[in-house]
Amino acid sequence: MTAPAATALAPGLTEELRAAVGEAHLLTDPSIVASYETDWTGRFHGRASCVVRPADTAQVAAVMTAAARAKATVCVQGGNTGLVGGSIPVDGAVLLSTARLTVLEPVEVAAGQVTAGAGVTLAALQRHVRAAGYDFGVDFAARDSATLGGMAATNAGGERVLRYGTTRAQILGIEAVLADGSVISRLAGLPKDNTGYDVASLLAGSEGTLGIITRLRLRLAPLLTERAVALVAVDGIAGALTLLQTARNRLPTLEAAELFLADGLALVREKTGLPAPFAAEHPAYLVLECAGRTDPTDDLLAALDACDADVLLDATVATDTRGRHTLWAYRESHTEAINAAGVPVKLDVAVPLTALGELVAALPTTIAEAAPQARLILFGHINEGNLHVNILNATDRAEAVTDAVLHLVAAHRGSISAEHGVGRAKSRWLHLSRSPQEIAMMRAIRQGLDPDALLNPRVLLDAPPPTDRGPAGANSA
Ligand code: FAD
Ligand code: 2HG
Ligand code: ZN
Repeated sequence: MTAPAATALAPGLTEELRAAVGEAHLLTDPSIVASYETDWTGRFHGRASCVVRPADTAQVAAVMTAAARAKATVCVQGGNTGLVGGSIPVDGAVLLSTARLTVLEPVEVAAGQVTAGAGVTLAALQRHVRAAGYDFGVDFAARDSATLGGMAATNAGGERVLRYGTTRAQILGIEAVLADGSVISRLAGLPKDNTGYDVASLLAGSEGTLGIITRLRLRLAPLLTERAVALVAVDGIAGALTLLQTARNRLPTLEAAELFLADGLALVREKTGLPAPFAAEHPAYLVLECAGRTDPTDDLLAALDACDADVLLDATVATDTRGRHTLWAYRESHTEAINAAGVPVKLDVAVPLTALGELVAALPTTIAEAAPQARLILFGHINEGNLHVNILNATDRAEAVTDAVLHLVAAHRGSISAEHGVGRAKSRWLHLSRSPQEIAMMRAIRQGLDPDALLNPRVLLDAPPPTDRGPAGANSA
């Protein structure tokens, strides 16, 4: 489907945007703007009239004030690693890039907190706080590009939710620019502050529909340098859940429990050249990581020993940095390996652990009925019942396959979005996970803060009418 033609900026707006961010940071050359118009997966495309790259909160506020006056829509983009089309501009919107909001203040050691700009990448934050003897509670494979603003806006999860919770749980304060250009700023980082609505929590997970996050006050985690990682083979979901329960009960140092299956391993090995982890192939695999101030290896080995031989089919443990990274690579390379095989339809769902086995068993048939040529790769964060349902060879059946999978998930009391957000890809299925009353409440909040729906149009709430051709605006390839 061809993306809609860019609409021209309202008269005078160009001048105001130039005045707000400076000549060098108003980008209008189509060949440069184009690099902001396609998402990480290559599935979603859109059109921006221009790109603005503000340097600080005041410049973001000046951009929004000008846009609000002209009633121009604004799409927000951080690292553009989001997987639901939310960072892609639609209908000639102004694309606001947070790439220059990169101020990292010194770590406040007494409180174990830091204030950081929304455009700081996760990896840059990790380097900064680790140098001060701290760590950050959220981590995932897109760390080199994903920004703190994008993580907050999507309430990103990742590999350590088991121990530290999602991004929302790390946020102690927020600064943001609202649709009318006004600024809210609460960065004192008080862990106790019960004075009405929790604005920071509300903005976390709002996917850029309530405000543009410019700075964050973050809770830090202890820097745990003693680590051990196990890659364990199991017979399937039942075995994986038994092993998870043992690991959780016996290992207070458990930080991650990640799942992948035989098909995913084969694809990862094909695309990365990694060797087979075990002599035999197995149906399913878990990566377990323990971290502490003292070496957790013996505890991890003892927990694995405690598992029955019919549950734990094989295992390998690494304690040195290189070995640990290799074991993680089997899991973390899934997203890139899938993209190297084609443009996927990506669904990110969660069900109660008691329903996980049934869901995994039902998915192949459900998907084959909707998209007969589809190739399914499943993996995810098992402790949260969070499955990444990646479907290759199905972009021409994206609507049908999404509909089928999300209804199946809803029938298992699950969520249509565990951690990636709703974006533009899944807004028309929001009702499967939220009641009419909840959706009305969300709409009322949005309407109150952004009555003209200028910020991130069609993300999360503004579902277009159903079509046969995938999410409109952010078009299916
Ligand atoms: P973008 O993609 O630029 O934007 C995402 C959304 O946030 C958009 O709606 C955008 O408009 C909005 N937004 C961005 N910045 C702001 C801001 N400052 N203020 C308001 N709104 C804003 N996600 C997980 O949760 N867990 C994972 O384990 C995980 N692993 C990944 C691995 C890979 C290889 C890749 C490619 C992606 C992965 N993701 C994961 C998805 C993605 O990285 C996260 O959603 C991340 O939080 C997005 O950050 P970003 O800066 O790239 O945001
Ligand atoms: C992960 O857990 C990310 O690796 C990406 O959330 C998931 O590629 C995906 O579907
Ligand atoms: Zn994930």
